[in-house]
Amino acid sequence: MTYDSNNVFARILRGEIPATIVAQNEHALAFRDINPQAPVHVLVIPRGAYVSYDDFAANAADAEIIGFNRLAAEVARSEGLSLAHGGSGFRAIANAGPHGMQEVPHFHLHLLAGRPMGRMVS
Ligand code: DGP
Repeated sequence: MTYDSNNVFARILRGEIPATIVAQNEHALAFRDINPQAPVHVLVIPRGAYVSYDDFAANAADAEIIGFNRLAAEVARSEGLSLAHGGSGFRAIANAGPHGMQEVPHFHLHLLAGRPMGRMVS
C-alpha cells in the first residue's frame, strides 16, 4: 500500500490542521484522539511516512523506532499511567489494515487508559 501524504495525520504533522499535542520529539508526535474511547486516549505517530505498524517496524531506522517508543513511554509517564511510577496501566493498540479496522493510513499507536479496558474478545 502506498503512503497517502494527504492523510489526516500527515496534515497534523505539517501543521495544516490542529491537534492537542501531548508530547513530541525528533521522531514522533503524541496528541489526543479527537474521538476518545477512554478518559485518556492519546495517539503516538512517527514523523516518517509509514502506513502501518508492520511498515514502520520493518522499514524505519533504528533511531526512529527508539524515538517513537521513548515518546510513548514518556506519554505513559506524563499521563500518570506508568506502572513503574505508580500508575494503573494502559492499553496500547495498533490497528493495521482492513481487518484491523485501521481508518487513518499513517501508523499510530493508541494509548488508552483511565478505566479498566475489559478483556479483548475480537
Ligand atoms: P484507527 O481506527 O486505528 O485508524 O484510529 C484512528 C483514530 O484517529 C480514531 O480513534 C480517531 C482519530 N482521528 C481521526 N481523525 C482525527 C483528527 O483529525 N484529529 C485527531 N486528534 N484524531 C483523529
